[in-house]
Amino acid sequence: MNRPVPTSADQFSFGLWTVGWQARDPFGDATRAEMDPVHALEQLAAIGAHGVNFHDDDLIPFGADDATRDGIIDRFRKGLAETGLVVTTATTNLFTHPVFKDGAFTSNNRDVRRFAIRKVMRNLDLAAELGAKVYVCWGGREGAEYGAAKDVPAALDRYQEAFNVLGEYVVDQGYDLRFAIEPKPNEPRGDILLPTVGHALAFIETLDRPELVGLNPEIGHEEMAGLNAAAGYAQALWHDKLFHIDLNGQNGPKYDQDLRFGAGNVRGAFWVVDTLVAGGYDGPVHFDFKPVRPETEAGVWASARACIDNYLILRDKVTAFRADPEVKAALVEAELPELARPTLSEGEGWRGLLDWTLPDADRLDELATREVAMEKLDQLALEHLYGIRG
Ligand SMILES: [Mn+2]
Repeated sequence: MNRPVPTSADQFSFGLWTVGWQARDPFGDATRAEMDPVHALEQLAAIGAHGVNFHDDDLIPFGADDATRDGIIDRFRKGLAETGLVVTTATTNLFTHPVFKDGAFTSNNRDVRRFAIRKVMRNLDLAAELGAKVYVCWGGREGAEYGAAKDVPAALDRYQEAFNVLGEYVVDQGYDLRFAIEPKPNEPRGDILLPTVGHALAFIETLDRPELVGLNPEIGHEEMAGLNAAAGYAQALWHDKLFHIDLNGQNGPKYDQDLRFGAGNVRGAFWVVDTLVAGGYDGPVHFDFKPVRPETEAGVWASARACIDNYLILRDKVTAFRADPEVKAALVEAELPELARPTLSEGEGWRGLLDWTLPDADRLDELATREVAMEKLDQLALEHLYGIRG
């Protein structure tokens, strides 16, 4: 088989925390050594990545003094120049340090909330300086385990306040940056605020500058909530809010698996890629995965490259699926072109609809028993996925 070759135009990107994950989990210590960020850049370039992104603390240890910080940033910048990688995105770690044990923007403690906003502002400066265009906000600990422990309306007020002040900061500083909220239903908190794409979309519309805030949906997070990730991506695209994507693999509603993209729910991955291609998504194709804990560094790079390969393989497959004449015919049989037609005629309105002659019993019977070919259509998709077609 010929492996498709990644190019810079594909915009594949990885977070430093993905390949650099030391595989520490709630039950066990790290199985891999700390990874030097410049080494990560070199290896990412070698596997065909175009971009990189990071939480502030992935690059600069929490609490580092200014001289240390400047030295790390200088060295990272040289690494970027030498490898040709670009910083597509940045984000803030508002979950590891114990100060964030009850959240950050929505911590019950006001000083923690103020500290969290300042931490984001500081990393926004670095993100803008390094050319990032998207600033991801995953509210990892913005939630609670117990009902009375979090006043949800008050917490949403504080969440809104944080995004409003950060939006104002970005505008006042003249930064070319937009925010992307990453929904997740639970883990590490029992329940997390803005748990799904839909919750986040509704929240964004309440902000002072909704145009500055969109979404970074993660496949695994949507599937943890039992949702269809592709449908979530499609709705985010429909709202013009798909600012960034986190692709990975998940096997149903259980702990956040962060498998390499293409593993886990393979059919779901096929439809996600189909949705992204059909919707003209043109941002970074970012993989937010964790190479499984038993692997050594060799497995880290094998799985990172596999994320890229699986995306390219699936992109070829969805392209072949859409180009297949039998698929096109089945789409017509399944009435997809009909769905694209407005339900009312131009200028018709409800009055015009009242003038429309209702279907008689024969017509209703005909409509009720019409052929739709949806099984055929899905089987064609599976045959493309299984590789016996296309
Ligand atoms: Mn995840």
